[in-house]
Formats: sequence, structure tokens, C-alpha cells
Amino acid sequence: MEEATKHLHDTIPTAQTYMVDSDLKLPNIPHHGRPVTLATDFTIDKENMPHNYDLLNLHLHGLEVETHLFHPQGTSKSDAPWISLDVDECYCYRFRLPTTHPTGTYYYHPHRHGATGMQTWNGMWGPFLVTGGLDDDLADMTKNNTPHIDQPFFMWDAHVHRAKNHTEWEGRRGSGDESTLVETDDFLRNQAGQAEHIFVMVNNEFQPTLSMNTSQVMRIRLLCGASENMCGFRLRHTQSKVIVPLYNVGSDGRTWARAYTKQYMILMASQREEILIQIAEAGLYEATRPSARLFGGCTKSRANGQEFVLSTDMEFAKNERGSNEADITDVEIMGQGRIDFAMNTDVRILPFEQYVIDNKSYNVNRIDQMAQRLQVEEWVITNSQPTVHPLHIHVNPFQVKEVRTALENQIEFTDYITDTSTPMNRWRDTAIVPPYGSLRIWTRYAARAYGKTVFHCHFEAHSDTGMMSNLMITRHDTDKTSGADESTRTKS
Ligand SMILES: [Cu+2]
Repeated sequence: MEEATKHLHDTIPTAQTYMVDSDLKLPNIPHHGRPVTLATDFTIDKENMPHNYDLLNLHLHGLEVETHLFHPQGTSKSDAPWISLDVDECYCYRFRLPTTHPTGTYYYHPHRHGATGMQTWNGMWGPFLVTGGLDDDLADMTKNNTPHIDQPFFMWDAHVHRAKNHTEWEGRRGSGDESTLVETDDFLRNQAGQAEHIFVMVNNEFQPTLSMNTSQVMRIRLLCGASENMCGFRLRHTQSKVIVPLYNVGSDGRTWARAYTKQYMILMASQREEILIQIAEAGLYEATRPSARLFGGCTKSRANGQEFVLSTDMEFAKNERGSNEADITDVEIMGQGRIDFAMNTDVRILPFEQYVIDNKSYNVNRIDQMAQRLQVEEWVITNSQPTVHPLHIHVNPFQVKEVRTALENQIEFTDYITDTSTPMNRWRDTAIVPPYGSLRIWTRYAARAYGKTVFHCHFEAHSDTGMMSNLMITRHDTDKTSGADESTRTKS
């Protein structure tokens, strides 16, 4: 079957990718709905044009493990290349999950620069659960006569075009015709607008029905597996529209000591939220994304007819195997960083638009930020434009200290987005950099992780087209390059 193997990574999209008509001299592309004429003497930034579609590697998102993106795994060489698997190749990764690792919902996805967007919006990602903690709390609850259901709720923004609705798309999938899937070339021509329909799939199904009864507690593991959209979640009675309170007991793979009640949840791409619900009255309820403007419909759940046990006085994480990392105090801060996320619109450069950090597109050989193990830093990430970007930093979590936007009271859910008080100092691996605003975080570089890694926007089309930076974490007192180079790459 050798001749049937199609190597997609040999083809880097060209100016042709951008053509709306066949007139090469006047490439027209829409920008915020208006046509833009590219310069005739444009240059192509090949590294940041989506490509390498059939090359792969592995990222364990949010897990507090060793660095693992560049070859050899754990390398401290500034020009180390991406770990990159071609067809029929395999790579031996070594990870040690500390016995004190927080417990909860994580996930994995490929992270090869240039291909991540297309691979993930076509569905190449999955959950990674670290057990213990809340699992044990809920097992105790079950022993005390309140049975619980562990319900995944993994949301995915399947990108579809040339299909009028979800049914038509499913029909084509069934017949093996995948032509409705949006590929990167389509995306480049028209950004997200090319996807005529973005269906929110839940656990890989469209509007699945979930069941529970009123004697049960449901633990819902919300995971926003969207590659370039936010996810939302609200549960209400289908007829009366009465909202079911959500007991939010953890975020991004960490369980808190108590629950906080919420009416709805807004998740940025790649974020996770742990929710407990209990339904007092039997009936049909619907889970929706809480805004018609920002979001579309999701799923339905049924409950049939005990005592309400959930409260914000309940204690959780008492069974956590290790203590959660101590909160950072301001006297620990040793350094400060300021980073700017932006979208440039230079008509002489492809890809158009250019997604940049500190006005630079990604360069695999350039170290943009240096840090040292055990160092504690404050970072402020700014965004002076109307776009939203989810910041993700690899292998080290951070505490969200402040989220600001000049659009206060002008966009929906600003209250939720800017609220850092419930709980205060929330540890996350991904956080929103809002439009016309900023994100302020505190981070402590762990002893376990060092070497070359990255931070980036988790809208993968943005990171594939440049919005990513290399971060070098040096070992304490030894700045020189060295690596835990035990990994091997083999042909299988
Ligand atoms: Cu972005």
C-alpha cells in the first residue's frame, strides 16, 4: 500500500490557498467580513503556514510532568526540533506522575506546530483522568446512601461545511464522504467563517440524552475540547426554564476544599470544570450553552423522582493523595514578565492574519522567555484588540490573580470571566486573555520540569499561525544546556 500513502506534510499551503477566484494577481481574503487585497509582493512565512498535516506528537495537557515537546524529550538545547512522528514511526516518551499529583480531569492531544488545529478540530484528542480525590469523596457519599454517577461531558466543536445541518453531515459521514470537514486550507481562506456550521458534539454524539434520578448526585466532568471556540454549560427545566444550580468543586484537574454554586459555566478552549448536580423534581431538563449569540444548543437530561444533599458546606478533597500546592504569596515573587498577544494584518505576509506574541511570529529555534526551576514570577498578558485568546502554559500551572477587560458591562458573562474570587487564587493551566484587557498570573516553576517548552494561545488555528513562544526552564544554579536524553526514536 506504499503508493497509496499520501504525505500531506510535503505540501505547504501557498498563495493559491488564499485564492477566492483564479486571478493570482488579486488574492482577496475576507477580514472581519470585508475583502482584503493582499500585496502582490507578499512573502510566505512557511513555519507559520499550517502544514505537516500527517506529522504527530503527544501533549499531556495540564499534567504536571516532565517537558515533552522537543527532541530528545526533556532537552535544554535552544534549537531542539519538535518531536515529530511520520507515518509508521513511534516515539518512546517517559513520564513520571508524582504520587502527590492533583486528581481530576485532564486531556491529551497532538501538538505538532502547523498541524494541531486541523488534527484537533477533526477530533484527535481525548480525556486523561487522574483518579482519587473527588472520586473517593463521592464513593464515600455513595456509601452514605447517596449514589453518584460519574458523567463525562466532553464538548467538541466539529467544523463542518457544505452541509445544511447536522443530519446531512451525519448522513455523509455514514456514507464515508468526509468532504464536509473543514480542512486548514479552507480555514485559511476564511478563518472560522468557512465553517458554515459548528456543531457542538457531546461525548462524540449530537444532543445525547443523559439519565439520572432524584436520589442521585451527578458529577459532570466538563471538558471544552473546542479548538477555536469557548464552551458554555447551563442546565434548566425544559418547560419552566428554572435553572439547576451547579456545584463547582474543581477546575483544570484540581479539586477544591469546598463547592461554589454557579448558574452557568463558561469554559475557554481546553479548560475543565468539575460540577456536581442534584435534581429535586423529576422531569426533562436541557443543557444549553447560555447565550444564543455566543453559543448554540447542547444536550438534554432526564431525571425521575429524595433528599437534597449538595451544599456549599460540604468538604471535598479530604481524600486527596497529596496536598495541593501551597498558594503563592506576594513576598515570593522574584520576577515579572509582560507579554502581549496580538493579531497583525500585514498584507505583505502570508499567513494573513498574523498571530503574534510580543509582535513576533513563532520560531522553533528562538528562545523567547527564560525561567529557572523553583523561581516564582508574575506575568501580565495584555491584549489590546477585540479578539479573545486562551493562554496555556505547559507543565507548570499558575494562579489567576486578575482578569480585566475594558468591555465591562458590554459583553455577556463579563462577571463570570473577570471573577477570580470563587475560589480566590484559582490554579489553572489555561486562562482567558479577554478582549481589550489583560490577565495577571503568578507561577512557581516546579523542580520536576526543566528544559525547552512552550506557552501559546489555545485557539489552535492562532498558535499554528504564529501565536506561540518557546520557554526555556533552566535547572537551579546550572544555566548550561543539558537534557534527560533517554528517549529513543525508532522505525517500527
Ligand atoms: Cu488566540
